Amino acid sequence: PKTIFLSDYTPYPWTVESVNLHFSLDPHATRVRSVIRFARNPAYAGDTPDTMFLHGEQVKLISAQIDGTAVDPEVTGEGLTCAVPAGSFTWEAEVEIDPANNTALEGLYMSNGMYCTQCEAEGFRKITFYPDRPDVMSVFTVTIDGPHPVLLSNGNPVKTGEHHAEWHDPWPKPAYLFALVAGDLVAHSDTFTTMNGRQVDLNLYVRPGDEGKCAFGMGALKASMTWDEQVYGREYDLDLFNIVAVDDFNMGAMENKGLNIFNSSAVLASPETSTDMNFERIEAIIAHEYFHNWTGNRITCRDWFQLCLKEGLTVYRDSQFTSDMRSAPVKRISDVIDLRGRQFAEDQGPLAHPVRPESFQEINNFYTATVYEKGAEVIGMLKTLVGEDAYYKAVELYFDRHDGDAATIEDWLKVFEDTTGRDLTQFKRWYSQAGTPRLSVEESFELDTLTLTFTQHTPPSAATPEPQPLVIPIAIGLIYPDGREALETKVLEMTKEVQSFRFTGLEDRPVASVLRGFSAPVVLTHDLSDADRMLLLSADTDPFNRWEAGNMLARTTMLAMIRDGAAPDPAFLNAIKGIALDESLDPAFRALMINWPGPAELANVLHEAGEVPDPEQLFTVGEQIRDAMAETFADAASDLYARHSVSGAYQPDAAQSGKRALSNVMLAFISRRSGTETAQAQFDSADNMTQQISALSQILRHGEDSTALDAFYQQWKDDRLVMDKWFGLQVSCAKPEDGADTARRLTDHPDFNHKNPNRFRAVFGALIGHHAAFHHKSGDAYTLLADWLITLDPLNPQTTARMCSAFQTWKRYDADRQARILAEVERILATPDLSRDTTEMLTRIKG
Ligand code: DPP
Ligand code: ZN
Repeated sequence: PKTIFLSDYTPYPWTVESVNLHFSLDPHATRVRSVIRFARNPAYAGDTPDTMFLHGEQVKLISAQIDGTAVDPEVTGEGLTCAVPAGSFTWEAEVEIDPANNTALEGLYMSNGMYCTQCEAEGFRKITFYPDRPDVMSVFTVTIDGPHPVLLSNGNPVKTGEHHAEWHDPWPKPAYLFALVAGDLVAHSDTFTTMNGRQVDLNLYVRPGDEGKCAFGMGALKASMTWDEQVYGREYDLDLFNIVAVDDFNMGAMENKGLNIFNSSAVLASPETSTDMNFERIEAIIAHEYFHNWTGNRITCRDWFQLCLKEGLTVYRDSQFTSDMRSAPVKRISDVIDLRGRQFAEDQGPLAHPVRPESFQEINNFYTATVYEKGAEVIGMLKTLVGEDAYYKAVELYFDRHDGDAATIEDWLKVFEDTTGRDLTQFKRWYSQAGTPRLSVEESFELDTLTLTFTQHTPPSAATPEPQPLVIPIAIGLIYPDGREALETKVLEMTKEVQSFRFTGLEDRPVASVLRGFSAPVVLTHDLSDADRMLLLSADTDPFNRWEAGNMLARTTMLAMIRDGAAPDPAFLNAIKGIALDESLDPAFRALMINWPGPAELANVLHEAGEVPDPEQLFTVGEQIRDAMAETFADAASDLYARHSVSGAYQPDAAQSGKRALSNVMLAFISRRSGTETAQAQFDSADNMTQQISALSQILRHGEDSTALDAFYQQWKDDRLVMDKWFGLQVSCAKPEDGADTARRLTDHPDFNHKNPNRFRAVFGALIGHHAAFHHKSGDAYTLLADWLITLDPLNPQTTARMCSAFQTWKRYDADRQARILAEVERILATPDLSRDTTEMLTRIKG
């Protein structure tokens, strides 16, 4: 496979003035006619070539003309090359494609009889021949003929009707934002009036039967539209905004201009079928895709190396939205747990790459936690450094200056430099260096002065052999031993490898609360005593660091159990209990406080310390902790459970879902100590999925028979999204030694379908997420996963490659497990005709 480098970027020699597409839909022989107007690109240095290259894959060329004269281009598996005239010209072509056999779900494909597209990153080239690169932007007009009542494309409708429709999108866009949908769909409709009085029709198109799952998504869309006007001054720019739900989709959702296409799991919601977590995720994804209209569509990326320009910024924006809609501290804590779980694992292993990668073979492999979530952290740091007002001023300039552009990270940083006068040269290293920085702090106190000395170090990686010091915003506060705040949050700006900061005029030696709000995505080493952490746990004014103090104590406790077989400290367990019982605190925050570090996090911590994690032992220690917690809460769990049970109509809002989160932690403690009677009662009376599935998971973990599981199946066997939960839960709740067998048995179930990414991920995502089962010493899970990756790769390389990251942590484990994983990786790599996607991933993982 060919490696593509950022440094090789050159503009395309032509601009595309207009694109006309006509689709005649047919499952196996869809015809696409294109009329594309090309002109010389003034930004192209040098003479315009006399041959043009157009991308095209799996498209059969029927005919081609330039300026009305037939031409005979040279066609390869990647595209075509054709002689072209010197000035402007019109390219016309007709091609044939086979959507029904498109199992890769890229380009035009079929899902349950409906036609649907996914073009990001490079799917448009599977629809027709085109310069399929994001810096080629054009105005699209699309006509569709097909045997369907609903025929959709981007922009505004020119003609709509059964079997024939015409669409025009006035906003120039790259081909990756093209979309087409055709099917027997029903719309849930609403309207929105923008801040300047534009009437926008909103539709959420779903399969008949799913009408009852649209209201929440529509509400989230309207809330997002309002929020983007109020917070960023961004207004919607078409007469219509359509969302379509599709069952077969590789990702969460896609921000196609005016026609967002969503994985049905990321938009369909009802209280009976969706959990509180589903609702929150759906709200965030709808916001994310909507926010892309400005950060991604109006201003897009010059090339795919700049992916974080739209994704990091848009994730940052959707996290701001969720913080505003729900609880900001809870959102921040949840995001950091997720960052440490997924992004840190990536950044500290063989797949480490900078937020802006400098080379790739398959761009689909770079839709990563690093590009998205670390990319968002970088935006957050920039905002922390320049301050709130300066941030919005710079972003305003970005929108003014680059509207209609295919932009770069340099463009993004320049608006901050121009508005603040700062030099961001050093800050830019956050975009170019891979690896998680390690930050340590030493304290000294004399008379009335505390000195904090920070040291930063980023471990070298294949992607960044010689990391340089970064600009690190370190938010800190100081707390006196009696709990008073000695210093409110202040942001220190660290730029050197070693740097000291002094705080004078102190009455007493305070405890430093460092990296408040997790102000930088680093691993912090701060040798606080347990007593100091207990103080922060009870008195820190920063909710994130309050949680973090508990998290660090929990980590210390579990590490002592692992290393020395120590028993958990009752004082700490009681402190956690005290917080859980503190009715002045948000129940959602309390639920997070009771959350202990998981096995994957502990495995990473041990690996960092030069130790080899034993998955069985990590599992056992996790069980011991839960037993100890259940004992500690013995006299409180039932009361807390009852007190936070929600009465009245279900609402997926922060207040109710926080209560359910807390009460369901209590249900887990109760079930562990006293069996499944309470869980069974909750299961039987549940009128919403959160309560039903929380109860079911306790019954599966602590019960004896499968009556409830079977009842759940009978109740929900016709609901695809709920059945995904049914599949996943059985794997998650399996005993470690049964995990692989459970997954294998489920793949034999008649409702298992590996071609559906949601169902495949339900089983295998759950297996990978069950640390002790996936890493069971038999190696069965490794083999099972590898078998299925080999099966899936020829059908759906993108989802296969994504799942390969399960193997990225292989070097953490003992020699036997390493050998077993490596053998599976080699076995997959030896498969004939393995995709470029999977080949690249596994080759990098092998290191
Ligand atoms: N651009 C999509 C998203 O992140 C992914 N294809 O929203
Ligand atoms: Zn996105």
